[in-house]
Amino acid sequence: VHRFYGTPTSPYTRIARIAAAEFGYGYEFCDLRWRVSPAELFEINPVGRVPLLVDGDKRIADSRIIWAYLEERKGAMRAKSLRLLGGSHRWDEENIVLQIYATLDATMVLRSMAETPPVTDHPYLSRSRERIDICLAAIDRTASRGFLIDPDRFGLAEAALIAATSVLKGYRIADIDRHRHIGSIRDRFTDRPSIAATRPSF
Ligand SMILES: N[C@@H](CCC(=O)N[C@@H](CS)C(=O)NCC(=O)O)C(=O)O
Repeated sequence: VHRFYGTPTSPYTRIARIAAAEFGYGYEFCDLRWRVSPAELFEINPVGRVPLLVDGDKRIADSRIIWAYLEERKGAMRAKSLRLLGGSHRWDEENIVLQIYATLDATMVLRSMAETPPVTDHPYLSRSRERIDICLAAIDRTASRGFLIDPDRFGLAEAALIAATSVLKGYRIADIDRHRHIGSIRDRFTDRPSIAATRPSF
């Protein structure tokens, strides 16, 4: 039995939940918001972040590590269209996933600095905005070949891209519609069960 600690709108939590759906695992979802119960979160995960997966006596934190853990876990199933992490595509995928996570991390910086008392003028704020714009442009250039890693399969890169861009749209942090190649990858997987089942509302 898996238990997932996470926040419903957290893109990192969503990536981990997509992995659970893709590898055929059910779980109990425990809503844990760091703004609401920060002490409880630090208690279960010293890093103080969600998602956290509890599997028997194991605690696995961090969306990318949860993806790798579920992929390797005995009993994992998958559709043929699901791309695994390893293989000749790995280093290309690592670069793209890094750009997507950098976009997400910069989004979290912007969101945190907007909280009361808001920080409106700080060099790291402008750097984070710049990082989002430059990474999105780079990801869109990659996507202009019609796919991120390969044409027919879905994997961590697509899951992370969809989770990240939903949040950017939901919080109106970036104009995703300007990046039409990213848009066509989002459209391609919109009905995939793991994506449809984890779609957040903002
Ligand atoms: N690298 C982590 C990032 C997780 C993360 O930043 N989660 C946010 C929720 S959206 C969080 O818990 N933030 C609280 C904090 O940074 O203190 C992952 O991929 O899971």
